[in-house]
Amino acid sequence: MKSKITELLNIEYPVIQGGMAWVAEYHLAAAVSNAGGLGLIAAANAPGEWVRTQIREAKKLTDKPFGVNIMLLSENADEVARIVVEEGIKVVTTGAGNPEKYMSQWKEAGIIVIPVVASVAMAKRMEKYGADAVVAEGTEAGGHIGETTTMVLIPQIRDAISIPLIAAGGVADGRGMAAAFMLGADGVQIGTHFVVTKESIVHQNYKNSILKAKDIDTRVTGRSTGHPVRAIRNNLTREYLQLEERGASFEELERLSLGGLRKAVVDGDVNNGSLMAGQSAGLVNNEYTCKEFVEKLVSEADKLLKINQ
Ligand code: TUI
Repeated sequence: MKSKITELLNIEYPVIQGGMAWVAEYHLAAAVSNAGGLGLIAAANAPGEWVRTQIREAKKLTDKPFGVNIMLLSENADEVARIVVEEGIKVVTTGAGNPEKYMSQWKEAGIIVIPVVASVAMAKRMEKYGADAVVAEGTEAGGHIGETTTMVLIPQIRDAISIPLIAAGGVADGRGMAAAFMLGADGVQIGTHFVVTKESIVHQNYKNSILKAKDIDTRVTGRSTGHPVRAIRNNLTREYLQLEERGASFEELERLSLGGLRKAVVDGDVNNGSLMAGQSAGLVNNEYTCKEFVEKLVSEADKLLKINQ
């Protein structure tokens, strides 16, 4: 399945794995790249040297292209921005902010830069600053999110920019992928379904929470702090939302959520951990290998798209 994205990234299928904090480490990234998509290592809040080690380990497991996702709220973002250049990374995606200040440094190093955006304005701005493509992420996605749904965001961004466009948020099967292409996307980015793949190092309890989640089982916390985050509802989201309703301070909310992802991913604490996941959790019902999942996804999408040709 060819598109502007397979051409740009020199990959087999136009499928990118989300840059999920704690989840997207080198085993998953290498498995997705070996399956023909683009795997990503998520730098999240980690120190630069952790990212460097991850990159070197991924290179041992795959000869295919893979990328690094840089979370721009991290205090280590400057350091990671430099390390991706030093380590010869070919593709960088960014999240949760504006990557303008790093753009020239990355472009000079020949890095393909793909910012994740959640609005038309930001997509246009990224194109102007030299982005090679954008990931447009709808509010259905997991983790830190914007306001607009994928259904309305993708066609509006398609009309506003000329660079390749990758749709994210709510895509978990071939139907979602085909729909994203019909809306004007050239590729998809998927997070939630990759959390439960066989190669994902995530605690089985977290995987099981996604597998049993239904359509209405996610909640968005953090709207009061300006950092909305979607996760599967549990004791943590319930307490957080109650605190927000009572007008709790940023510090109080931070205290409750600190270390939440680690609790979920490493300890398997499904009650008090942060089970970040998108609304597509309700569509995720099987644990596949990355290769099985990517091939199923692409063949379903391909079949649906051919009907429309
Ligand atoms: O970044 C994500 N998803 C994430 S980051 C993350 S770690 C975190 N944990 C708690 C609080 C905050 C972060 C967990 N999930 N997705 C990509 C994404 N980027 N979604 C939305 C955006 C975005 C938002 C605003 C991109 C640009 C932007 O622009 C702001 C500006 O500077 O104009």
